[in-house]
Amino acid sequence: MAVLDQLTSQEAMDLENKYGAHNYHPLPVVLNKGEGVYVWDVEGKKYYDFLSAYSAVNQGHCHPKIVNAMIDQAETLTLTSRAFYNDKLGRYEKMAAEFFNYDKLLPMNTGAEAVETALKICRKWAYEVKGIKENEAQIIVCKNNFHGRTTTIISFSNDPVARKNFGPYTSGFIKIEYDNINALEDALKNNSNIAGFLVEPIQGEAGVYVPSEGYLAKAKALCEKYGVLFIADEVQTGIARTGRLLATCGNCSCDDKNCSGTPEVKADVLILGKALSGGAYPVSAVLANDAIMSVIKPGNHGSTFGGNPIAAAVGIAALEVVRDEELADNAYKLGALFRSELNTYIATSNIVNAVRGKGLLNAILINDTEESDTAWNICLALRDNGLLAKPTHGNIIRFAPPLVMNKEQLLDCTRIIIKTLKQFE
Ligand code: IF1
Repeated sequence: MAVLDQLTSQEAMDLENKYGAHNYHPLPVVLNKGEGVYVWDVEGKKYYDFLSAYSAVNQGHCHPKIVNAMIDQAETLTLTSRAFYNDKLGRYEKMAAEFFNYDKLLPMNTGAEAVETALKICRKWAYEVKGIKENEAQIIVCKNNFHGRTTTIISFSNDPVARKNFGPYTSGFIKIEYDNINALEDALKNNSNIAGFLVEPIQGEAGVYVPSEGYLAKAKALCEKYGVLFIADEVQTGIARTGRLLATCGNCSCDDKNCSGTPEVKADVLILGKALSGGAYPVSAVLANDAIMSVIKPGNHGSTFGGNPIAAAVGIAALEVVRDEELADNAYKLGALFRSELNTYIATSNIVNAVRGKGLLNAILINDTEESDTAWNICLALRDNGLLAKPTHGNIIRFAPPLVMNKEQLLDCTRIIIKTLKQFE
């Protein structure tokens, strides 16, 4: 078949099945177009996207401002490598650093690379600033974490599917229970080799697990007390998704929509990815202040594509959209409306136990076992009813639409979701 021939859904799926590695089990729907909160399949059926590429497409599909920035830059200069300067990177670094209130940014491409970068910075800081003996630094992580797919990152995962038979594993990590402040203090006290604490402000893959009020601030205070770096992985929660610019400031009471965090919950090392490009391009970053970032010297770290001119142009545009369209504020308001609509239904539902989340990062817990296929079947029915979502952990369905949604669209979506759930009562 010619490259430009229109494939049917079945043909497209057959091709992936035959020629692609089977590292995914996608929902059977084949998309070929996206705009704002909508995507279309190859047969022309329109859907609400309630996954947003796992929170990468916060600014909506094919946002014209982001796409135009990408096209303009692609026609001018795409890649120089960091062997030379380019005229976009510095502007992007300044804009993003000021936006999130840090001295410096280190540009990478994927979320996992940014997590790796943060771990390297943390270790080097531990040896050169904190004074831990070489090779003895330990980093605390949380049970049920998800930080990416590299060999080091899966070394401290406890998901057997993600890690089994990928050993030997990287050492130097201590795992504690999430949302348990005493467990953190126990791990910190009497251990002078702790370099950092890596945490997701909301555990996404674990099933949108929101920690108790004040947990992050208390954890940050403990990190300060014991002189270790508080490293926030906001790859999924960051950039307006949870109703604040960052989820680490989700518990503060200030009214500033673009607030980048009260001082007590400002991470020492901030990891961003996904929505840093609005889903247009792989763009990730680590941000930190000079006292920490200055441990990185020429040759210590890098990437051929990290900080390339397209990524920089796209990054600037993507953050401008978040700011100008007040996406954090919109996520905050629509998130509250979403949970309240769902809660009204759940009060009398046998199939849904609860809805939880923050802003527009939410999940419903299906009243069935993790091994059951109920959540998967609900997602198939949602698809048939024009809305795309995906189960996590068997009995949890994550709901994360683009943040450019309006109130009418959201209410249309809650109607579709409730109508679909009723088919399973
Ligand atoms: C997949 C989950 C979401 C992340 C956090 C780092 C990364 C991720 C907190 C790595 C990536 C993705 C990866 C994607 C599925 C997805 C996911 F279900 F696995 F947990 F979003 F919820 N830190 N999360 O959530 O970023 O290297 O992928 O750019 O298919 O693995 P990446």
